[in-house]
Amino acid sequence: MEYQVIGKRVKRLEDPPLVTGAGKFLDDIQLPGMLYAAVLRSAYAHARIKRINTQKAAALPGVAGVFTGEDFKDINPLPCAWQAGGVKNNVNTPRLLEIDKVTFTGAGVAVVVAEDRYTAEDALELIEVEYEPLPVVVDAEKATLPEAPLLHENAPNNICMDWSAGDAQETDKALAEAEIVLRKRLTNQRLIPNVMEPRGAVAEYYPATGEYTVWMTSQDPHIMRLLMTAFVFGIPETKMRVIAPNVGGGFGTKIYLYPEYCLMAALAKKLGHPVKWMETRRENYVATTHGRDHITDIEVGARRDGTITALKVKTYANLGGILSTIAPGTPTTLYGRMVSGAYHIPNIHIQVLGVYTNTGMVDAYRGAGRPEATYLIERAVDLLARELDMDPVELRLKNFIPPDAFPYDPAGILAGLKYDSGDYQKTLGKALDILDYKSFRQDQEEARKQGRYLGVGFSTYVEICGVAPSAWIGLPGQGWGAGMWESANVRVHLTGKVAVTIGTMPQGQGHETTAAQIVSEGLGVPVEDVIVQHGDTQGTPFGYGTYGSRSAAVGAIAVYNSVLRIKDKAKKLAAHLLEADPEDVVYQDGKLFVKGSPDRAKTIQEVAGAAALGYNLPPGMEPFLDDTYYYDPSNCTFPFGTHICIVEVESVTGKVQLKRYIAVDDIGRVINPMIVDGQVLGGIAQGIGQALWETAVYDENGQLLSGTMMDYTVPKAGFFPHIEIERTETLSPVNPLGVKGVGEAGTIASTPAVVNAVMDALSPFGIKHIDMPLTPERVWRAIQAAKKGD
Ligand code: MCN
Repeated sequence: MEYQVIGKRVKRLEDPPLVTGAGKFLDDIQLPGMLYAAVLRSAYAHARIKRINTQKAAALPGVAGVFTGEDFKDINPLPCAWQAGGVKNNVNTPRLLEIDKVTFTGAGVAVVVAEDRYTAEDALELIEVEYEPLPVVVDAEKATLPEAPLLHENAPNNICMDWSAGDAQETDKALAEAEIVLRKRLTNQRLIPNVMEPRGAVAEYYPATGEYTVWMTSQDPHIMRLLMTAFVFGIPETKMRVIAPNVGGGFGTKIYLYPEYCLMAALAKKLGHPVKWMETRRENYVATTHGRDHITDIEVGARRDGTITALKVKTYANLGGILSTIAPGTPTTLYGRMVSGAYHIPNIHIQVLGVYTNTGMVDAYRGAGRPEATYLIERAVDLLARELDMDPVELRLKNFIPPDAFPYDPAGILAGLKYDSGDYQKTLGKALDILDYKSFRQDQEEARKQGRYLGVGFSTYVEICGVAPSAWIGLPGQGWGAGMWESANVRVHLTGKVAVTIGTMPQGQGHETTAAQIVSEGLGVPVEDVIVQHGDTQGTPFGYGTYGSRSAAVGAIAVYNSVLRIKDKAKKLAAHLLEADPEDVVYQDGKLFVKGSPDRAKTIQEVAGAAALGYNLPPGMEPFLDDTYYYDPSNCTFPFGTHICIVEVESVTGKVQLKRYIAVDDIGRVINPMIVDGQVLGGIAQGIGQALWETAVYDENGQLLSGTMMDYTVPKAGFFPHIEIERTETLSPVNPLGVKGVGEAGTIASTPAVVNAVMDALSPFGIKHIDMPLTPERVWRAIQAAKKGD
């Protein structure tokens, strides 16, 4: 099917206010009589709170109130919405302010509300907290040992959950029978998601009606409202309106319900004033969720010819001191079920221990589980290739799931779902052509003779996104506490202009443009005639929000289907006006006419006007062109691709130079190639960041050493070469547009491509593996150790 607007590089409709400084972000919100809050955070990683003295702080001029956890103890703890692995709701989750005990540095213990932020911050320093420090553990594996300090009485050995998938017996048998078994420990370090805008909330309470309005930095305002009202405050959902204004990036961190959001609502009610809290960057580093932090042992069984026969995985997933909203779901459904990647592996078993440690909360961060899965399988394949002395491309081709095997079930670990479609050979082939693999290997050989260490790394990834369907995510073993459909409302006004409201909530992904493209394509109206609104629970249909790269494959299809129903109604009305049979009416380029008589056409604007006026409607037809669609697909989508990285390692300094980066992704049909290129590019930057530079470091006392942007290396544009972006198109059979998600693909794919490239470059030294990030120091040390024969 040839589309005219879908697939085009339509410029982002949302950008003019954003790039001219006219966007309205959380901190731009000013309300009459507004007060400002600042949160006192625990300096200890593990301690009992013995006593808090707030008197001096409360006496500071300008302070409206100082509160501790005791003041909010009647309010429920925050819920855990993804109770995978038997995790219980409300157990070891944050309270508005912690009361007896803290389990990580950065946990909120008191709050000051004042006339201005400066006074609030000054007053924080006057609060006296007496702590009884307790022993600390920060490493997820060590936390499970008998001698480790216990964080929560209800979690023996600090194990929050013990989750598994696949057949343990068959996998052990296959490993025992394998001609070669590769065993390796791989760590996936902890990362700090760096969004442009930290978190914040403004709350207002209206005593006359008992209603709240809460503005917050959120990727899912409807879910925030649901969790705050039904679970935390125990009030009707209808008593709260949640508004997400422009949101400056989220990368997952703004999916969750945080204590401060609830605290602002509680304070607004207590004080009778609107209250604002805006996170500082330092707070963001300790109090907003982190990502990844896995320790994984893998065993890969294979035949000598390279056929992989078994994969056994055991992972310690560090979940931090308390549970964030969907923390248990990331290392289970989104990671554990994807560990076999693009390969046909008949025997798979995976066990994940979710572990409490005295560190900040860990939850989904761009890619959420799939970068961890992709890293381990793509590193494993490269390590196996080294063991077998095989070309890593050859080994991949040997084990790829063949194109005719879709829909594909990876040894039952997907809990009944199947990979929808794929052609892994095609993306790899295209990427190899772009690279000119043969001549690269020759160049590499030449360079080595001159003492230059070039390397090539491959990542042939597949990921799961467009997360749905509700019936799957709601299976008892998954633990997800809600549905996973998505919604859209399309209204064609009397003037023919179209207003669309969506249940998803962009933070930079461009939904206003892509949704407008779908409406423009379907109805034949100019893109500029479509306004797309989101982010306000009042006036948008209930939706689950934006994460799991689901807005195109789920949310946009709700728009698409809604447009189809509008067209259907428009056809019936046009038939009535043209005195024809609806079956004979053609809808083309925004015009409706009887087959063969395009000269007597009604425009969609005319039909919309007639529908809105209601003077002359067919019997029984409701006025107005207005449709709401709740779309629940039958499957997730499984984008895939090949990323290739070329590096040169300076053996004297250990510095890794990125020479070339090629990305060939397949995300089915592309709605807007410009937006998709941007998504891929940003994702790659984050994935390479993990491979080479980023790491969150806690010392043994649970203090975050990489606690500022001076200590945590956020990649800059100048760190990267030109990224070569290409695509193939394998349509998804799951939805009528054939689209798959793309928002996380770059992050998922890129990390192992870079690490594999560095290991290839260092192969002359006999180096097989270095844990991320591959900083010059780590690489240099590995080279020195190799030279000494360590
Ligand atoms: N798109 C398209 N054609 C496709 C697939 C997607 O044109 N075949 C478009 C979509 O219409 C949408 C964008 O690409 O405009 C991303 O779509 P999708 O892959 O569905 O992802 P979501 O919109 O659901 O966004 C979530 C995803 C995630 S999970 C993270 S994390 C992430 C990301 O998007 N965080 C981001 N991209 C980000 N981009 C920005 N600028 N900021 C973030 O915080």
